[in-house]
Amino acid sequence: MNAQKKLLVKIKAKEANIAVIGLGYVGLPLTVLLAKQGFTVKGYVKTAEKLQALQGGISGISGHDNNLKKILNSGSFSAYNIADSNLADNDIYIICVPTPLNKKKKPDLTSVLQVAKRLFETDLKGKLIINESTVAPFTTRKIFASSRMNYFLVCSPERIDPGTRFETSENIPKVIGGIDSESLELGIALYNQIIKKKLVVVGDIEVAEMSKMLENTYRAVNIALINEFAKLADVIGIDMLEVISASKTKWSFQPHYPGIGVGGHCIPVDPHYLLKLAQKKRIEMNVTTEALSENEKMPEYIAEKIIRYYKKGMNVLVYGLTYKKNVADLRESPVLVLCNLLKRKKIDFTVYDPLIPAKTIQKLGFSAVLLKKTDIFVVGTDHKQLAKDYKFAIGNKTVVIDGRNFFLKKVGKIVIGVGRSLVE
Ligand code: SAJ
Repeated sequence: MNAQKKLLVKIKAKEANIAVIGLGYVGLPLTVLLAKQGFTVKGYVKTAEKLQALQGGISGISGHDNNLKKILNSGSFSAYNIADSNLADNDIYIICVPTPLNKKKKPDLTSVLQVAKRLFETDLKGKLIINESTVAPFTTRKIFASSRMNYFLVCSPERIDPGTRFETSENIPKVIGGIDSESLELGIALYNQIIKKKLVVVGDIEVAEMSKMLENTYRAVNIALINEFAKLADVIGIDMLEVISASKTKWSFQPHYPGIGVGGHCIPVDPHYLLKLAQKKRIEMNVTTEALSENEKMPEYIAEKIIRYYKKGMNVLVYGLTYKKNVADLRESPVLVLCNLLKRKKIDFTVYDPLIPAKTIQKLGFSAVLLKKTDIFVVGTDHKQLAKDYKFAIGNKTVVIDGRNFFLKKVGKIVIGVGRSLVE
């Protein structure tokens, strides 16, 4: 029996030893899914602190500590440093490391390259490498394929959906592409064991990479379009939420919503990976470029609304710092951009976020505060807890700058939203 068939049998018998490299928002939920399905998973991380936390059952990702403790206690999961020699003892390597932007907003593939270097130090004969990290087309092949490949290679871009409708990624359809049919067969066999939804099998690795770029760039562009409409709506006095709810009755209109800006490790990041490839191929992608810039301007647009009402000595409270509601994640958060803008404009303000500890807020250089009545109340993030919390901070004279169009009825003196206002 050849190596591919041997591995296929091990996968189907759930006897394949799986290494998940990178245990963050992507790697940890995937590890839990694999362990729940009966696989033995070794998790590999770069830093001693992360390793110590994981071994102590601390996932660092809201809502995942219990699952982590369960798979640790059941013995189906153990964590190691990526330098550990037992990395070579695995049959499958699933790469879930971050692909962020550097300070110049250029793609930073450092983590992926470090993993590749480490994997090539081991004997990969007959093994399967799966790249889940988000990269531009041809990146997986360029980094992980080699001329005399005696191992298998698949790309299945992550589709985690932090803090919203899917609690775990088993309910999210997964795209998968292989460098050859043998690799693809192995990848399908593995994901069929953990993904409840249909697998979306594509013809090549590059189609899988490009589909991820398209889905997230599509979202960034549509959010930018709505933000642009909201700026016009503000001037002509039309309520954008009412407009969107009318438009979404059309079958071909997918609703997006205006707001303080676009954060997270996906939507404002992934399109830059595509733009770098396009630039190299001398293809202009002006719609994508303009959309990203439109979204990046939104925190300034909100700051201008605050300044219109601000007078020296007023109390300004920014509620919510994270990039999206009900997620304790500050990555690329537009509210951080807003707060730094307010600081530069010498506007005194305090910050409260129910999901972010006061000491973290202070470490960011902002003053954390408990909720109390304020002159200007800024909705930075529309956490569900805001429905209760607002009563402690908004009085009859409070001006509300609603960066997430959270309030559907007027509260305080006036509610100034994004593409809408509530005056009575
Ligand atoms: N946002 C808007 N208006 C919208 C939607 C989002 O301003 O109509 C803002 C959010 O506040 C946030 C940013 O954009 O700051 C990103 O929002 P998101 O809901 O897309 O949040 P993410 O980053 O968690 O996106 C993930 C992505 N998943 C993957 O990349 C695997 C994304 O592709 C999904 O579309 C998204 O979840 C989802 O649908 O919830």
